[in-house]
Amino acid sequence: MYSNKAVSDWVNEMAGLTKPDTIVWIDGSEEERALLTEEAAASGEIELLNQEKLPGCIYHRTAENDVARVEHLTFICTSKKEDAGPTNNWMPPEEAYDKLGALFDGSMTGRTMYVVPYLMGPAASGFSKVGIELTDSIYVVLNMRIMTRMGKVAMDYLGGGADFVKGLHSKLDLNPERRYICHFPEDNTIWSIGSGYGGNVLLGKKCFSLRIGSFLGKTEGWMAEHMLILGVESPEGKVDYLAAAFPSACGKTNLAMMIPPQYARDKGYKVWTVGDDIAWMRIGEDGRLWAVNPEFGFFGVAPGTSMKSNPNALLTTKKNTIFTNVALLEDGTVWWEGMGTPAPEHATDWKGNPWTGGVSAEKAAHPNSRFTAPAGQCPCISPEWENPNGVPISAILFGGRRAKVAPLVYQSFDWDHGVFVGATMGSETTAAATGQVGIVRRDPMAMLPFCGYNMGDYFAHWLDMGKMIPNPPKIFNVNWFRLDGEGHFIWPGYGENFRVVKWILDRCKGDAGADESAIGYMPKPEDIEITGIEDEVNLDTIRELLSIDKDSWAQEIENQKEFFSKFDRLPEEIRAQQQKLAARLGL
Ligand code: OXD
Ligand code: MN
Repeated sequence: MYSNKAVSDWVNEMAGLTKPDTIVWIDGSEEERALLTEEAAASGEIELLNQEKLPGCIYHRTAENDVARVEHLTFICTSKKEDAGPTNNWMPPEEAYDKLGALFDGSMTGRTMYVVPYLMGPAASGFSKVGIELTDSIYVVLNMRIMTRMGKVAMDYLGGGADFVKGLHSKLDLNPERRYICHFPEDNTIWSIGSGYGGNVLLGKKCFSLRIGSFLGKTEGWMAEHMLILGVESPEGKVDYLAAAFPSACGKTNLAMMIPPQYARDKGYKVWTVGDDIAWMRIGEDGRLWAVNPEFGFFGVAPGTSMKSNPNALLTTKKNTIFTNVALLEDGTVWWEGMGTPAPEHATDWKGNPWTGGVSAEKAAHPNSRFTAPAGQCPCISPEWENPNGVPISAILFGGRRAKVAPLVYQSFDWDHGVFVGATMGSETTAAATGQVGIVRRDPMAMLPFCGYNMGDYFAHWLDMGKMIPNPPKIFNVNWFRLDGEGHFIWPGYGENFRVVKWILDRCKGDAGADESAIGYMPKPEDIEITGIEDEVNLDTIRELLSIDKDSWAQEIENQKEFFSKFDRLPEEIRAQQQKLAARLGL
């Protein structure tokens, strides 16, 4: 069907290894989707949902042991261990090819191998890159169809070229003892075996767009980041864009699809979503940093998504969506905890068991259950989201969940200081997750599990980019999660975060003042708009949210030092920034 020798040679080689009964080349057409859906429904791999209430939607359950990304089974296989760095698992490439090769040998016998060409980035963009995933899972093909621009469009982009990321995936027997996600950045190759869970098997996402992508970015002079991208339109119709990185469980998808508060809507402000998870950023001809969302869909966590927390996400999932590991209702629709509708009396839980709720009941939906939905269906999708040039980024936001140390918002003094702020990002565990409160999990730039090379070199790349971008974005840190003495959130969060975003973008335009503090530039309390939330927040509340507690910062710096002590290639500038911070704090 396609004529590209580099591709067919490699497909033949991989078919020789995995020995499928048949090979099917994916074209991305509607007829193909219908056929694959029918086949997967007949085999029980998926179930069709109620096609009147949820047109085009299907349901899938993963194996019970296969519900999340497996960081301990994820490897960066560079020839030299130091190039993978202290924060990645490493395996020598020969060992990984041998070990996984033995598992892949014959793994597709009795199965079909699907050849899935896909494009990360818009079809008309010079920023975009091609991947080909070979998989024995129809579920993977149907997901890739939503998450990427899949099929003919990708082969047309590749033309006769050989520059594509080679991905091989087999479910094998879904045995966690035989599960590995290996990346070979020096070979543009990803091998994933033994899993059927999204983050491990939709190879365009974390594996290509972040791990291989970050490596390519370092080599080619651009940035692959774990960031949402959003635009804020002013009443005059001008749109400013920002990119933001948060560790998981910090409301990233909610921020990406935020609805501005009433006061701002009344004035004519709008928020547009460009991407919810990944940004590929390059220096534009105008000297600014321009970002593209390489993905085509959202792979979002379902629990907690409601008409209150994120109406735009929920509305995106009303058609053409794949639901994984949520609860199934008797009328062929879906439910999850935190959906904002009462728990059903009867449901089938994510394991396929009858569920009737009750106090001691396990969750009906797995906490990491997901929706895979086309980005184009999002009510607030930006008109620019497929712009081949991307969108110009005015601000970069870093954030985490910090009870005390980080204020609501501060701006770094300059790019290098901003890199230090990103490098020291972290989030605190909550009691519910681990039984421990206040343990900081460091997650620089939210890239700890996704950086495809030595993270010290990654910081150096950030510092180098700062020297190369003539007009770089300004860098900020936000924290929606400050707690008061009784453990209650002080800031209302969700759509109200717009008030902070507004100050940030005004700062970028030179329209907002700031006070200089030891940690960065901070808003004057009266610069955070509180119209409409005066019942909850007054100027004293904002003062509290912006306060800096010296003892907490002293502890924070010690904790950062401990984290950095394992880095073999920490740039001197990062250490210098830390010393300057300590000096400014009088420590
Ligand atoms: C995701 C993640 O699924 O970051 O996006 O884990
Ligand atoms: Mn993510």
